[in-house]
Amino acid sequence: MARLYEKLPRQVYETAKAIRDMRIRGAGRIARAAAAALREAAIAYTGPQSREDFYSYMEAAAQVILRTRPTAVSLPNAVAYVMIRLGEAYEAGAGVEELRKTVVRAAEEFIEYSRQAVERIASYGARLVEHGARILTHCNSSAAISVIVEAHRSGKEVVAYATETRPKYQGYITARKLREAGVPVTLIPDTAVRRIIEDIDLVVVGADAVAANGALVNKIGTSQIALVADEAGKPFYAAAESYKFSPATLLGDEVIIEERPAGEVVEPEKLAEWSRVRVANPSFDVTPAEYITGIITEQGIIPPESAYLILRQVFGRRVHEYHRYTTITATTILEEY
Ligand code: RUB
Repeated sequence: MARLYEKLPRQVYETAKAIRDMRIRGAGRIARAAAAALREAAIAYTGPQSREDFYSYMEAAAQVILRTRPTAVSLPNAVAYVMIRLGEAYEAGAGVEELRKTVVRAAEEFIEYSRQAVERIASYGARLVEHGARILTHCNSSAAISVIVEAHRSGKEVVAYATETRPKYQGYITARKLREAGVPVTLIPDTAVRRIIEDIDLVVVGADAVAANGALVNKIGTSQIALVADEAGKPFYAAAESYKFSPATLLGDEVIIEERPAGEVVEPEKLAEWSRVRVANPSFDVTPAEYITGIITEQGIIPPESAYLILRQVFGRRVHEYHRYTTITATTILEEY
């Protein structure tokens, strides 16, 4: 395997590093970047014209991409989407050229599906939004933003509230994106959610993973917002493409919550001053299904309890194969390349 890692093209490592360092971030983008990196790896293959070598080379590329961030299930799902199709072509006896084409085709299919899924979510989600609605969102989710922007585009005169989203301030990106799209937006500290909830009509957030029991895994702080929305009687929606549903949870696994470096919470150059304090930086949290009004998917808006049905429908008999790729991300995060 070590020999194979050396042969992988630079793009594969660059994508992996960009995901790990969060220059590529947000579950949907991560998934599309993963599929694109596998496509690039297939195109760049110059090794021996042996099916076995090509297959092992693609497995090595998949491993590098997977061992970056553990929570967004869209990453292993995107990799599995491509690799399962490669595996089937391999089993059917395809030669190197055919295998290469299979990877390219599957990666492009996934990327196209993902783009269309976000558009459909925008259109379904916008129907939930009433004229003049005040919508709160958290972190930076392209799916959630697409709902707000589509509601605005259809003339509903919505206004948005975006949380800053400490410690990485992804809410700044959201506020800018909404502003650029023409949506009036108010940026608030994460701690202000309970104070402003009475001014809000609905909450729309994204998803890194949806479990079989309908629980939502999303940016840290999401579950607090859901609790506040519940207390105030405000609807709370998650926007999630079906490849953000976690097949591993069908088999009883829990979603791994990424713990990020302390230097994101306190100033990295002052870490020494904090050496006697343990700094925790969990990047995601879990919102139980009972706090979720609905999940906006590209297949329609579902109650969270129907997550199981989406999982059965999307992953069906391939659930064990998908599960294999989820376990790789979960077990070992690649430290250095
Ligand atoms: C991003 C985050 C987003 C989801 C959905 O976390 O929690 O809400 O990934 O995003 P991070 P999208 O910044 O740590 O990656 O809808 O764009 O897929």
